[in-house]
Amino acid sequence: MYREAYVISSPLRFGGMEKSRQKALISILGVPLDSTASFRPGQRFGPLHVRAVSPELESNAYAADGYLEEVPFFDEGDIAVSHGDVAETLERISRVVQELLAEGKRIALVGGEHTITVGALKGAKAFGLRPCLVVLDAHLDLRDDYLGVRFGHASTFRRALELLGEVPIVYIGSRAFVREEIALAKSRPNIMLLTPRSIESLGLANVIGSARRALSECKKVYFSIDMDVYDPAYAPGVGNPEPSGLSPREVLPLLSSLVDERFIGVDVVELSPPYDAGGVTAVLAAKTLQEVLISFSIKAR
Ligand SMILES: [Mn+2]
Repeated sequence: MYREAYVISSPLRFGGMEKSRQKALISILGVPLDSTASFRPGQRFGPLHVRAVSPELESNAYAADGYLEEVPFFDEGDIAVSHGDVAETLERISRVVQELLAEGKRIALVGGEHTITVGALKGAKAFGLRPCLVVLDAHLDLRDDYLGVRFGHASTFRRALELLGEVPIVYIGSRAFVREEIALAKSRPNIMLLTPRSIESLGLANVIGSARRALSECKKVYFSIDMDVYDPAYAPGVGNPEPSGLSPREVLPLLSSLVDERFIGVDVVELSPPYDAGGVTAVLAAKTLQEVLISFSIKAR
């Protein structure tokens, strides 16, 4: 098994819970990568901090009616990141994800920078899936390259489009882009943009309805959650903070409504603990992942 060579078990476990690997429907994997961080690095410490704070949260979900101890998940540990070799790291993520999907598991990646999503999607494709994407992110990450780097955190969904083709992509909370990115997004009928301003004008329930309709034909759905989707007031510890973001009271109900039995995986990325004043972003990242895990396990019953 590739996993046995490239996943390093962690002494800390998500939620502080020892769970059965065999019974698990969801595998948690840390991916401590920050090789392409352009502004505020430190995402490599994300998995450690999420695991350290997660046992201190109460185990209930905010918007779903369930508890973490009822969720069949297993914390596999961290992918061995090849620091400085992004292509090799993405290959390792891809191979491990493909193996876990073949075992019948869903995956939950804890980043790490946003580039890791490309590895997860490569693994899903190698397993034969072309999931629809729900992307919670301040940014579009649609640049062809950023300062010459093509496999980096600013190009995640440009690479995803090349990999998966024209699958439906629903962006939620996006508010920061260059002209090239917004022009690309608006020219593609498969891309839907639900901005903070659309939540303000339409209301959260209508935005959830629009996202649901966009996903109605999808067989499988993958969620990618960049912590910078939240306003920096709630999540200061991120690589590229951007004002005017969403609140936890918007994001958590959104996730618990959109995650259903078609869920194949999620990543929670871009937490940068060195910039996390008071450690609140790590707590919110743990809560966000907890909400997704509980919401899936309720709908999968
Ligand atoms: Mn991003």
